[in-house]
Amino acid sequence: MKQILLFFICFLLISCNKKEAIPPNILFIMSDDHAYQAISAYSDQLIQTPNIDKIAKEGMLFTNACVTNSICAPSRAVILTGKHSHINGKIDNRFPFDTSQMTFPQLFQNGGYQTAMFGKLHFGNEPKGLDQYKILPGQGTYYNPDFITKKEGKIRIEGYTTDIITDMTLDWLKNDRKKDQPFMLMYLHKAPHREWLPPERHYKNFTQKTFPEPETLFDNYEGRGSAAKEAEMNLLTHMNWAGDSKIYPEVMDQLGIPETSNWDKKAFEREVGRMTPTQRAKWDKIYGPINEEFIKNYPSMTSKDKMKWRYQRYMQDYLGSIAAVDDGVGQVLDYLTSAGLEENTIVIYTSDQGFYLGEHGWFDKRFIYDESFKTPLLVKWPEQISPGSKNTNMVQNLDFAPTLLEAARLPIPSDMQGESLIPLFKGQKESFRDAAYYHYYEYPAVHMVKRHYGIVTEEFKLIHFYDDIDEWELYDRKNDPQEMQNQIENPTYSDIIVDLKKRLEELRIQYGDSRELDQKYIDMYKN
Ligand code: SGN
Ligand code: CA
Repeated sequence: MKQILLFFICFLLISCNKKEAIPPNILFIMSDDHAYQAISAYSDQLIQTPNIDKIAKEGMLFTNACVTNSICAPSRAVILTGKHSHINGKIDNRFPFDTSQMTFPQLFQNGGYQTAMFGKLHFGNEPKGLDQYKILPGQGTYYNPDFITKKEGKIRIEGYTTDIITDMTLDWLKNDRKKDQPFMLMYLHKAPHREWLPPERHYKNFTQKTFPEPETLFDNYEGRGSAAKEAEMNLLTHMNWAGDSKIYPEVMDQLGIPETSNWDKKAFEREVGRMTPTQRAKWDKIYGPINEEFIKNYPSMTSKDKMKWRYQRYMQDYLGSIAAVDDGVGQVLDYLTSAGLEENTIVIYTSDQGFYLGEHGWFDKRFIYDESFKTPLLVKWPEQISPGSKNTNMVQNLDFAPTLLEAARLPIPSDMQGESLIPLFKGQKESFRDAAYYHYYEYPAVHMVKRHYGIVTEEFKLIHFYDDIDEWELYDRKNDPQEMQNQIENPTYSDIIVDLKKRLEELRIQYGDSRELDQKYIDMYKN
């Protein structure tokens, strides 16, 4: 009897160890400019995203995830390298990424994983460490996209880009995945990036909806410094009429509406002009009547009416594009289940940064203010994360690479600057960062958001805007969550300001940022 028991215990130990020994698969899903306000797991005011929500329902919702530099290519460089922008050198969308740097897909490939990437990367035509990739050149387009591929050179595919990226991902999982190797798969949507073109199946539904306006839609920026006043991302004054609001260029001419930017009509042509005659006919069926209605109403519209109209038009297209992302996520999650891959696959859903959906009258991102500083993060890993859990720690995109490496039991390079989130998955929250460091650089450039760096704690946000200004801002996050009142001159906060300035300097030293680097990156814009 004893012998049988011993044999049984040994068998159990061996089988447990065997399970331990299989490294998890990784499915990293990222969309472009997807605001957390537009995911129903965070808020159901604007849209239902049942498939994305499923990741949080079966895993963890991070309610305070944030980025280190709220702009596309820099955020992606932070994710790939696990290092802040000032260290990895990709400070903006403009200057190239130094591809001699180590990125986490290379570490996965070297560590025995099968690796693939589909969709938008935004920089580097030959991402390293990938067994297969098909990526959009630069920003990509919404319809009939071109792809740069590892094995077939440049290709063009007819159809709707979000769906094509989903199909590529599914095709790889079904036909190219090696069953004897774990995988690290990056499924990267272009949507819902500007110019927000939905797929035909969502035109009708979304263009008929009316969405609740944010309280700060008519913000006049009086409580803030000059950076907010001088930024060019206001829905009324800086959004393109043709490119963004989808007013036909000939309708603009008929009504005498000047272009908002010198690429206003060009942006429309670049996107809508790319459609096949059949696609275009379906577009015109819905957007034609919207234009006709606009022609009738425009002469009597006040600026307030125009702002309200532009907000609705923006939300209709932006959210319609997200509906397609949610459809795709659903298909891929369903496949994981049907292929028996669900248990041992970590699924991450995030965006390259947050986005303004009319808050403060804005679209776009870039600022350290909450809507663009925070980013969605939902993670599912049945083996390690309890379903329906929530985390409130200030996790950053800087943490993704070390987290995934630790999950895969691969060594984390000592120069990566992020912290692994694995202890948070298990519900341990103590001794995690209590202050996040942020630094934005792309100025002067589109949207004219000035350079700034800052420290964010649970209670406060201290910001230094520099370059062609030298201004500090302080926000009381608990008492002023909409960040309407800069408290930097308020004596009540003077001790807090002294302490935060000291902590900010310590963070800069800890992460290796400095005045010399600030100057180096300013000088790069002078040549
Ligand atoms: C384009 C957009 C901007 C946007 C940048 C960066 N203008 O220039 O609105 O901020 O991309 O976006 S557009 O009219 O040409 O679309 S990012 O996501 O790549 O950082
Ligand atoms: Ca982006």
